[in-house]
Amino acid sequence: MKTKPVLSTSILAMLCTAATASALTMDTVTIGDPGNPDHTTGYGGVATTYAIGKYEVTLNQYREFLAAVAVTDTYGLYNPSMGTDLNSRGITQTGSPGSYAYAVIGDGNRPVTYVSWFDAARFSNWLHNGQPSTGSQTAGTTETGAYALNGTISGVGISKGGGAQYWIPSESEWYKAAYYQPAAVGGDTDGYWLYSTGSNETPNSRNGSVSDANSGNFIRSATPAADGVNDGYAVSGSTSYSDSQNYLTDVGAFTQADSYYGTFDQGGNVWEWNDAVISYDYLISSSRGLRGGSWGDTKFYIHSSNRSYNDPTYEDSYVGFRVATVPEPTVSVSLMLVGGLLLARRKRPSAL
Ligand SMILES: [Ca+2]
Ligand SMILES: [Ca+2]
Ligand SMILES: [Ca+2]
Repeated sequence: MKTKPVLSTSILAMLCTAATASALTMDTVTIGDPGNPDHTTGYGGVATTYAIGKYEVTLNQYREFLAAVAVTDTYGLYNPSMGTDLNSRGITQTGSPGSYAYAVIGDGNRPVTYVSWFDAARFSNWLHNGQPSTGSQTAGTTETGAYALNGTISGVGISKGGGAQYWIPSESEWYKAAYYQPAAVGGDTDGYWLYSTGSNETPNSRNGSVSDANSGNFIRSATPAADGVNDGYAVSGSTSYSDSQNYLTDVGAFTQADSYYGTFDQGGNVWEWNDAVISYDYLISSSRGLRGGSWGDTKFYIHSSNRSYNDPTYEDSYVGFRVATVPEPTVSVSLMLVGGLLLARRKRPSAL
């Protein structure tokens, strides 16, 4: 928080009543430079300023979401593999419909996986609606808001509505946050890096790094072996896959390897949904975009030229997401309106 207004108890009470109890604070970064051009790939140009998650959505954050709206879980926000797939677990579900409870297994700062495009849309709606905790998935919690889902669980007919406060990034919003840096402020000559680490050189695979500014969680093999860098899978340092190995790293673990705008792990760790509708594959008639590769992918998939996709219901241990949102000044204005007060309330990260 940059400045902290002095609030009386009564004003605080009013704000709390109006905004409901919000468990989560989503760390975001503002993506400026509106009106930038597309990259040669055809993506990355965004007309307006926006904000995007600094990190992939974490297990801790998704558990809060489940606890708030999934005591019955009408629309499958929980996938049992979240609790059993050792590669990426996870979150446990206990109890029975109407009284489900959720707990994080181990380190909750890793990204959530086994989430579909629709889970990401419902998470966005829930944030849009101020993180209501009614236990159920209804209008006003997960079914309306940024997306008018109203029970929709398949297909590509859903679009972001006007006035959305949180949403699944468009392909260009995701792309710009990952790769853009104006040439005039030290970027590449065409304004776009090939990797989300602000580099055109292939990053190193490491099990997290606080010093290597061009590194990430993906697969790279280069001699010498077993020296902690480029030894295969980043976490295990082995070229052999193991079904009992957790391959995720904490979001932001590569502390120096952020993008120009300050996002982390856009390349690697988990694939991230975007809202592109991609339907050119005869095997998958209706798909949504995925970008950035994962712990189980090689350099080709974290490269800016890689445009991937899958059915929007697809869920596995490689796939997660991050959200986009309005830039801070708009959030602050809406908070002022909620309270009916002129408050010099500025938060970073934005909190509702
Ligand atoms: Ca799901
Ligand atoms: Ca090596
Ligand atoms: Ca990622």
